Amino acid sequence: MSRKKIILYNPKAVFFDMPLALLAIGSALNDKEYEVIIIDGRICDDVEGEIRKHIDEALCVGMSVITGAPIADALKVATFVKGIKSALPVIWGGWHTSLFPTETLRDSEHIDITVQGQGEETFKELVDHLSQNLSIDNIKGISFRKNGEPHKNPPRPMVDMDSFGRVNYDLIDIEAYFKKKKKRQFDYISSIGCFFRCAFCADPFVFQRKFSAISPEKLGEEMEYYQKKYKFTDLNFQDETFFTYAKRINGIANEFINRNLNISWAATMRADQGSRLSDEIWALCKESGLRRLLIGVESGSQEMMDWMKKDVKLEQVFYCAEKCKDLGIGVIFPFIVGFPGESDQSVVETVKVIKKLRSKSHRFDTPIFYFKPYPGSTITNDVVKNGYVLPETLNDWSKFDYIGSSGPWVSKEKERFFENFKFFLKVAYNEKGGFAAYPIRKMGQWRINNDNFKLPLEKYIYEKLVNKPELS
Ligand code: B12
Ligand code: SF4
Repeated sequence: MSRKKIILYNPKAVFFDMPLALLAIGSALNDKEYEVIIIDGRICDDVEGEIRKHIDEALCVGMSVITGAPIADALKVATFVKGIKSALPVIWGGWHTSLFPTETLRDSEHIDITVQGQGEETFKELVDHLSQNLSIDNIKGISFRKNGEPHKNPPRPMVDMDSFGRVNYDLIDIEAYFKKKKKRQFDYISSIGCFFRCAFCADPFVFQRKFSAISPEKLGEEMEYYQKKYKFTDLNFQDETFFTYAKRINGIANEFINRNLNISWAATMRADQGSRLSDEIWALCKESGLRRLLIGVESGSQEMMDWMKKDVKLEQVFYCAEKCKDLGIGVIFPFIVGFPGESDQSVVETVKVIKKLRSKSHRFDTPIFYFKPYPGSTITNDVVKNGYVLPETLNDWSKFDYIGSSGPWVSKEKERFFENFKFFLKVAYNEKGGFAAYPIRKMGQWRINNDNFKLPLEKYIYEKLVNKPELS
């Protein structure tokens, strides 16, 4: 008997992280019954042609959607699918539909079902029910139209990640991703959720401050298997808070060393977790290949950090910076500026902390983002209470993107300052270009040290020459 096809679509974007969500839900299905076809808008040149090829034998089409530009592309593809086969169920999952389960259904007749939160078990149950023509009324973690009206079922409790089978990366053309990334970098997620409560983040809303992670033993085994199979040289963990349990990290580093994986790896760390890590575990991480961390600082003002319930102290950030400097580990320290009501003093302190971190190591980077009221966070709720109107329809949300400017509460003067600061930070600490770039680098350093961005001619010329990406 031929297998039923499950088409999964990942919307267009300018980054080439592997479509981990689709890999996770696709691998959860019984491969004797279903053939999973992953189409990635970032990799595939003819999405419509590819859909046409498989649609006759398809049971449903699933799409993974995060807030912003990906929505517009996913809507386009959903409309195309429905134009060919209107009865074929279109299912959307991911962060946007976890935040807007019924609203998404209200706004597009081309979406039949939305999935909330963790998707593996929910999708498996859903596909089995669709396949056997059973009612989906009691499936936890989904929303659908009941008597024509969007209806949300109760949530599905988080499932232990150790209970899932191995993710089947053969569902994608892995070499195509290596090629796009220009390195053999393997993306992987080893935990879901987060225990913390940062007031700008959607995670506490979506996962209710719960967390589940794969055990070190299972992770070691999997990595050895994947490494032998795909010959990757770098491993990129996409977890929100990889360093949640020191014991687990100790186990993972030992697994990598004992299995002679000989890879480099990168992950996220909270500074409070890093400051509690023993020297031995830090050293083990380095020995096992840790090359880069992402440590969210968000603000250089402790008062602001406390206001956003980051539950991290600036001293902990500097402790981690020193550790990484000593061990030769790179760090991305992201900052967020332009919160509503943020004082000039807070901006001054943020600028000071950024300069201090950058001067410590050429391996440190400090990207600066403007606060955007992404849905699901407590600060966004406060901004709305104070009169800010969030996008209302799916179409409006598709235009809500991180590429772009700050909120209306940030003065033009402050925005100009940050745009200049960001540009000259890049110039001042750019190691590329060798001797030829020396004068421009020196000029950038002078500007950064003196906060002097008058007549930013260098920036003007650069912007004239380089196009900005339109998609995220
Ligand atoms: C990799 C990543 C990126 C990449 C690529 C994202 C992409 N297009 O795939 C890049 C670097 C481009 C990126 C950019 C940004 N990101 Co980002 N990113 C991530 C990250 C770290 C990992 C995503 C991932 O692969 N997860 C692993 C998979 C397995 O988990 P998952 O996606 O949640 O999928 C599960 C369920 O959601 C569900 N599911 C998902 N899709 C589907 C589909 C179906 C059909 C079903 C049934 C189920 C289902 O099942 C899956 C398995 O359980 C997440 C955080 C995280 N850990 O998830 C943030 C995250 C998705 N990013 C986020 C944000 C805010 C951003 C930025 C705005 C950041 C910034 N300030 O620049 C930008 C802009 C994004 C945009 N609008 O385009 C938010 C999303 C908020 C939102 N409302 O959508 C997250 C959740 C981080 C956070 N905690 O705030 N990001
Ligand atoms: S920002 Fe990171 S640590 Fe804070 S709640 Fe979100 S995922 Fe957790």
